[in-house]
Amino acid sequence: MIDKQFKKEAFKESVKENVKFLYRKKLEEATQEQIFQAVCYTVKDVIIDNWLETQNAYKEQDPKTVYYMSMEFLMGRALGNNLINLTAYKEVKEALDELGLDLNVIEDQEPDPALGNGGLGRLAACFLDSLATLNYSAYGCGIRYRYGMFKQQIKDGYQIEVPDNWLKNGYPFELRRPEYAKEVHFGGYVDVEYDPATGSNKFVHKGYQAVKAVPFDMPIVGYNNKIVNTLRIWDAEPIVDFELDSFDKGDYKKAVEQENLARNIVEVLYPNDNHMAGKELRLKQQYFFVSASLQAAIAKYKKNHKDIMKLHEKVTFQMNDTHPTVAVAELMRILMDEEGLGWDDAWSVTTKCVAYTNHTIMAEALEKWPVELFSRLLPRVYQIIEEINRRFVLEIQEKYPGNYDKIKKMAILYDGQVKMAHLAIVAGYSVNGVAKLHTEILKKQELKDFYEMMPEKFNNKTNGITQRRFLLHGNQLLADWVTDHIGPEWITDLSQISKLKVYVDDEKAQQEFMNIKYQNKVRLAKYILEHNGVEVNPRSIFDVQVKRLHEYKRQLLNILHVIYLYDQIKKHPEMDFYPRTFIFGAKASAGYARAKKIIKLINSVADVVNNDASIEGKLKVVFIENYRVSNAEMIFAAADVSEQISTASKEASGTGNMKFMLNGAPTLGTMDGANVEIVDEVGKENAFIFGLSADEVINYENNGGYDPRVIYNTDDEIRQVLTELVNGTFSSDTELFRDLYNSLLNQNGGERADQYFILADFRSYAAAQKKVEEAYKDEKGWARMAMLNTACAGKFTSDRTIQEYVDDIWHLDKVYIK
Ligand code: F55
Repeated sequence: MIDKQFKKEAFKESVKENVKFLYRKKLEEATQEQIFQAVCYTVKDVIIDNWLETQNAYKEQDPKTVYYMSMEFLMGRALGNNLINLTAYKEVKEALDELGLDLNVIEDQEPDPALGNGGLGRLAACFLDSLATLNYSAYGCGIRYRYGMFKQQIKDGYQIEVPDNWLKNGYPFELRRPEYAKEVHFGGYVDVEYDPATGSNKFVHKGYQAVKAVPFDMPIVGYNNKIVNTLRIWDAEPIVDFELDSFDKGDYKKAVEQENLARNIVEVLYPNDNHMAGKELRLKQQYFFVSASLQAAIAKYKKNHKDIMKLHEKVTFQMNDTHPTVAVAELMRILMDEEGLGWDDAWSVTTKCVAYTNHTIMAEALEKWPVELFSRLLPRVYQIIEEINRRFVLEIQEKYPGNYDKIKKMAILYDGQVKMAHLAIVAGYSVNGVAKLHTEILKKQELKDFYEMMPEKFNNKTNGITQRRFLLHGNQLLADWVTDHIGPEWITDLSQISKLKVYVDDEKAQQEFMNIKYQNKVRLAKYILEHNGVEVNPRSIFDVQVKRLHEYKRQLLNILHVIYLYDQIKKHPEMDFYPRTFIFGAKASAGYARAKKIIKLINSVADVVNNDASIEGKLKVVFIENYRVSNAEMIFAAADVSEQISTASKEASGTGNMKFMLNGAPTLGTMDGANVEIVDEVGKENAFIFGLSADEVINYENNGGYDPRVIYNTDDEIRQVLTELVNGTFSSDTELFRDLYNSLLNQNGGERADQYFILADFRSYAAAQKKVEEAYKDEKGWARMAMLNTACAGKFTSDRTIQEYVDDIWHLDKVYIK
């Protein structure tokens, strides 16, 4: 499909016109940023037509729609992706060439819209891509943060957080929709009033502060199918503009408060992943976008449907973790207070409309709000939660008479807290985990009581990733090679990629495959030289761990092993050692001191190792600054080894693991999250698996019996590695890494010594690493293994995941555009 506008000549003309129109300049005078904007406007022009067509088709065909509610959408850059999905990338690249312009340089002008932390936010973005590509009607609902994820700078080895003003030049792909603005209310109190119309009491929310929620829409372009869905992110504005005559009216204070409330709500994304901050502003953000999104969805439904009792036939709300779970009570409020339903009818509709995805079992990530805070900020919503809780507790009592332990463990309100996961499970018609192992742990451990009481709600949806961004766009050399060998069907049907299996023993194919890997490594090496000033050898093994920095992900295990290798090379300079480049990329939450210390340690080790001439460049360590979606695409393409080394049971799924696999990097990992399913697909002989199992970890956690000091005392080499943390090897300040050292050996408050079992897994990790080295030396064997990883990645497309959500949970209808 080549649209009119993407005929080269017309495209070139349009870009020139846009430069003139937007900047009163000729092309030759425009900056790259201005050209980027002009190109985007040309592309947007095409998208807008398809967007209108799609929305018209939806109006006519009236399909059921999913509203994917998420605090985070980690979209990454749009221009390249939109061109890919419009199947216009190559034409546009050529057209720009003819204008003397480089599409790569133009793409690099775009800021990453980084409205998310990590896996959860990126999953939401992949899902939107798949929903549009599979012809389903879907909205993403979220927040238009002024500042998304911070930019990370590394100064003197430390992480510095720099605000990311992604909107400063204007974002070309968004559309402000003031006509769909909604009001959201905070604070105040609830009055009970007699309603003569119904002869019963009604609840009236009074004395609140109001904020105007204004939607901005971003187009989500499906692949080659003319579908354009919408990501709707809400901005906040004060209701009454701050006017001077407010002085006279005496509501100056109120005007200032409303102005501040509006400004603060959407100011910034909380940069915590897998950790709940418990801040009032966070709850405000949650209610703000949930209320606005529900109001919009119901208003849209009511345009063409009379019976609100049938809402669930046309609408479903998927809650991305508990962050939007206030939706349960807000939907009840709207149905009762605004649509006039009674409790039972409202509950019947609500419990057919909302579904919940769990992304973690980490205790510190579970959302619990103090009742005091919740009821003060959202008095009417809180009242409804109390009633949901009261009725649910009665159900528990009926099912388990006299068992107060059940109430204690399952109630929504307990110990002065509102437990959002409990609310989501009680109201949701579906509760899903994000990988098989994770769902089993939910059923058998974390949510055991709920599973016993309502087993029919629980199901698994193993995560996936979009091959359009992470292969077709991110690794164009490999994408072309794949298409040359098996045709282009893999782009929308990744199961086809298994057809590559016939080539894994073909020497020519092996050479071509590894040559592409080499070229991608050269590209990354160039980036590293430009950004880090470190020269790395593209013939060395590129061993990569990129993901958020968290103790459970065990970047510390990785860097301790690097120290161990360094010691080995120093001690036995003659020893056979295949050159290795350890590449890290990770942002630490701003308030997470230990995570930041691990970043400092990685950089300190890098300083020593990279500058030690005696090891002859055998070992290099690189910390890539500001890891984000745009550089991730290039990193996955260049990786030889995929480090997925979380403590078993802690990583719900992981999705980076799938991106590496698709790009031909075998997994070095624990039997955790989706690694288990990766091994199922590719075979354990094509992965490097090590470490405690999830059962073993959970058993230690429940029954004790793990003492890292036994290992410390009996393993000289491990002891040596730990000693180097505090003896001046990597910092003249011997106290700098003391906390990391202590965390591995001493218990600290409620925290066990080495709570993530780093020493327990160290030896088996080192052994697996040794196997990686041996395997890499066998060139053909490695090529075969790498190709098999790509060939077996078919299951891990988000298209498969979305189809499962549709079949088992959402039951959406397909829509086709003429
Ligand atoms: C963000 C904020 C809070 Cl309060 C809690 C968690 C997060 C967050 O970012 N979580 C997150 O990214 N979880 C990840 O979700 C992925 C998608 O399901 C999983 O693959 C990954 O295992 C999980 O850690």
